[in-house]
Amino acid sequence: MGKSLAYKILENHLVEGVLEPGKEIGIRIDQTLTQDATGTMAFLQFEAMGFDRVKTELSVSYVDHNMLQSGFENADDHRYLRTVAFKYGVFFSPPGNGICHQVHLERFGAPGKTLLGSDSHTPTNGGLAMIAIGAGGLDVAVAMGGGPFYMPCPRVLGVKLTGKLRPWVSAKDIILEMLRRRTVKGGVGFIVEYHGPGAASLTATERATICNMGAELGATTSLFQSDEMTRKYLAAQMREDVYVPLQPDDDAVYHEFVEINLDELEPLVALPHSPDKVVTVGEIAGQRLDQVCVGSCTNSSMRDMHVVAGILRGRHVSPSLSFTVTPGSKQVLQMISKDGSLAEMIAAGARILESACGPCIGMGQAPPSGGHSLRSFNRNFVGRSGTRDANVYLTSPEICAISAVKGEIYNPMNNGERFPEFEEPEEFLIDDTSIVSPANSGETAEVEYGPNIVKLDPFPGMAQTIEAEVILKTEDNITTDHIMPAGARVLPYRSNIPKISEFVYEVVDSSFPERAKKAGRGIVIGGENYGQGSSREHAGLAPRFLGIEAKIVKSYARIHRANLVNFGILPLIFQQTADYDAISQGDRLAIENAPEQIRSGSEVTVKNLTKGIEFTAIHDLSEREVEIVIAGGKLNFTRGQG
Ligand code: MIC
Ligand code: SF4
Repeated sequence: MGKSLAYKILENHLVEGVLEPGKEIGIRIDQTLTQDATGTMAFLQFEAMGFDRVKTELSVSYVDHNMLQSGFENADDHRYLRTVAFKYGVFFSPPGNGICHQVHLERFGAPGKTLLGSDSHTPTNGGLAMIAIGAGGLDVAVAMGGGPFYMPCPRVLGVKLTGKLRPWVSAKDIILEMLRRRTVKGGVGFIVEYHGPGAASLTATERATICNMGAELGATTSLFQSDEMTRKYLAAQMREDVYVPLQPDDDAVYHEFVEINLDELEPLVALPHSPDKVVTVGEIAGQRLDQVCVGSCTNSSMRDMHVVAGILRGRHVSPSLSFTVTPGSKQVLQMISKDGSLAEMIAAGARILESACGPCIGMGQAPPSGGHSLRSFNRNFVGRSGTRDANVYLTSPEICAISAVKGEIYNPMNNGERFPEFEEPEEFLIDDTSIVSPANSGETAEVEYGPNIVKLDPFPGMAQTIEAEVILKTEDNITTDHIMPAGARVLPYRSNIPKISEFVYEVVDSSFPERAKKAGRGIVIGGENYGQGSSREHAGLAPRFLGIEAKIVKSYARIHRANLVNFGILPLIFQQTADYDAISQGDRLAIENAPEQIRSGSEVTVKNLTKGIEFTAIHDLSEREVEIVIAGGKLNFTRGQG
């Protein structure tokens, strides 16, 4: 039986378990990536675990999220990250050098390797045939220390691409089509493997766009084969030495299978407020716009910048809107400033932002009240832009550019609009001077902490009986942006849990933190795909700080579930919708002999003391995870083992 490429790479890295879908496996991690918003916690945890140096082949710490320095907090975090990276053997990519996933693709990604990153869009590097997985900071800290990464063995979804993209239709439309067909839950438990003649025709950065947004499908990761396109890209980055050809077997077995004919694809757009509310651009054409933003880790490559500049050439964006452009890296910015594309965009009225996440994570550029914003990004959850009642649409950079000119969402197909030609450069401008190399082992180095870095006391282990009030009952598809909002106001407190916990669930119910603190202990109830979106472990850590001991939901998103385990919150699952329906916010629930119940099987009896009823919930924790939750989280567990 033929093997998928995903399973070949996993097999090469397997240190525990067998490749049977659903069973827990442990894999060796070759490279890690952290970014500042999750990295400060990851490095504090790395230090707390007492490692003396990273044990991976390569670890890189990026600063790209918390860029506004309106107070000392972010600047202090940047300094901490620089000094801690230097001390422990980690390369440091400073603010201004670019978005972690884009820079990693350019300068570090390598076919056939594993990459674990404390950011949910780490799969971007699947565009270079890596198994690149997003995880909570604590899991990345353990991997930096040389520990395996554990996860349920994913199934593989084969996506065969045939045909060829037409002008105005791009890689972004392939992933939007996947989201249209399979929704934000459609990739949960899968690695998505793209293959076929259509896949072979895509460049490395186009592949990266598709793998990037596989995070929105809920997939564990996505990848393409390593072939001539990969070799060309790596050679142009002066890194041909890391190239190895890799592909699935011709008769590879996929657990599920999808086929997309690229000839038939149309330009697509995701409507507010979910990346899977996908319609054709034609269906929404005419929608007036207040803002258009090009950039983010999904669409900020040379190709994307060139296409935008080409469309804007000799034109000006509509005066009724604000148009921002964020080149993905220093490399891209340097190249477009040399070849004149940057000047063309500036002349067309673009507001050029520094190479970072920027508006994608609400770091500035919040749209006006009730405004309509068209973005080349990957997420459009309520409130994420910084404006609670804004409407954010997601599309390709080319549709962004032409719509910015027209002042409304515009469908260029069959309208005689010229599409600019673009050829991938044979050589990129290589300048790694901004990247700081770590200290040699043995060299002494001081780590500098600022006053915003608040170290936490360990959490207690699981109580014998979890008896607590339902502090909140939520609906389906709750995102980590609901649980732990980001944006310029909140992000500076990523290394200050007491402070950031004041914002938990702000978008859903701003009284949550106060009510949780008052109750002292709490339980949260949720629906399907609970915790989709970001890898931010703060969505587990801050509720735990507020006293949340268990969650019972219909289903979990992978990274959030892992983060709950890591911080000692018991993640239970409803067996029947009727049990979810029977619980009201404010009910008092009891799980008696909790440690014993979860050790002895997957069924857990939950008593509703308020209503005088009981039901059976289940857990899908591995034996290792059971012990982690009982210990009160992974830090306690790791210390206990040491
Ligand atoms: C995001 O896109 O939501 C983020 C911000 O990059 C997060 C990480 C974070 O919250 O720091 C992610 O995707 O994991
Ligand atoms: Fe940054 Fe946005 Fe990408 Fe997250 S999705 S890494 S915030 S650019």
